Amino acid sequence: MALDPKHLQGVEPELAQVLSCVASVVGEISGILRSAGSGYCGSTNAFGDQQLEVDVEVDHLIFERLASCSTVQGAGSEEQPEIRTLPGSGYTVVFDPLDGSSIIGANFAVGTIFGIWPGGSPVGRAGRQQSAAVYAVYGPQTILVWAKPRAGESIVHMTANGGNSNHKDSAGLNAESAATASEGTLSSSICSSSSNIHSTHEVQEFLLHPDGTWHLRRTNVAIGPVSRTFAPANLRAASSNAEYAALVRRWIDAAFTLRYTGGMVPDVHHILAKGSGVFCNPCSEAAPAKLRLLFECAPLAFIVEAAGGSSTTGQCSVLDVLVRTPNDRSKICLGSSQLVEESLAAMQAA
Ligand code: AFP
Repeated sequence: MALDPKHLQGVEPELAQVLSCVASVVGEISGILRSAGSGYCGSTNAFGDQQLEVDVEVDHLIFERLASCSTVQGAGSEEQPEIRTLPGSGYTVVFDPLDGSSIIGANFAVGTIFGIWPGGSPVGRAGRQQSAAVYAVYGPQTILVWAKPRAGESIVHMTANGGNSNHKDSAGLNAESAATASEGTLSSSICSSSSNIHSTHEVQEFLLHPDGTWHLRRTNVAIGPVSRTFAPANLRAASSNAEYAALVRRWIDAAFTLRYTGGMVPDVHHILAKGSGVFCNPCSEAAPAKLRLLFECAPLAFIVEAAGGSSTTGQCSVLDVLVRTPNDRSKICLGSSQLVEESLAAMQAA
């Protein structure tokens, strides 16, 4: 399942090693899912979600593979959020092993999401400081999409908790300001300054062939600013978030096309596959934010912004929200910039 090293030419070698380990474990997961059951195992994760046997199996597999990747020094997952120390050195990888557990039984597409952070724990830092992000979507085909530094870009970042002292901070933060901000109470209101991921990172798409090899399918994957396709998540919030109800009404009246599966990875992948669209997940008091900032929102926002799209929590780009704890949840809207802009009132309403 190894990736041909030619696809990683120009990437800093330690990061290339992490990306290669990630591509390899995705190949293994793809094989597991082909015959996996969809039964619950009777336990819940730190977020209170019921776990499927396959959630636990895939989670363990990823931790195991990352532990033998020489450039991974830490890892945490949606199933086991506390960042644990691993033997390697260089990067911390956070991941959602199986996004879409509630739809896997219906044989819908599901995904895995990875955020790759330089040095130690991401806590106290913003998503823009990720070095790379990856998702895999397991549908009729297994596809991997990543945003990685453009060849020749030395995108390295300062770490809040130790790590490589050569790392430079592209979000304009220093460890002190990040740590101070992390003492706040609402992660969604702690927004740092911006830099442009699109100019420094490129998005590529790979297809897993039956012989276990990854084939580069598209490079410089891009998202345009306008669209007439929408994916309205957490729609139950529209019953008390009037701005969300009005937004959906406007999009219906404009004869938009609905593309919604209930899995954030395939829904976001639809945007990258078609080159435009929007996924939004506003909330209300009765239907609060459910998506995890560290494991789901930050990596997917990183890929979308690298492709030229945009993301928002309603207050700022998802990439500028400081991670207070691995358990933070966030509202999110991402995709074509004009539609993300149109969603602001709904995103701010709760
Ligand atoms: P599960 O992993 O529990 O199936 O949740 C999937 C998810 O977190 C995300 O992938 C979807 O976009 C979101 O839930 C769907 O939420 P709604 O069903 O509330 O729209």
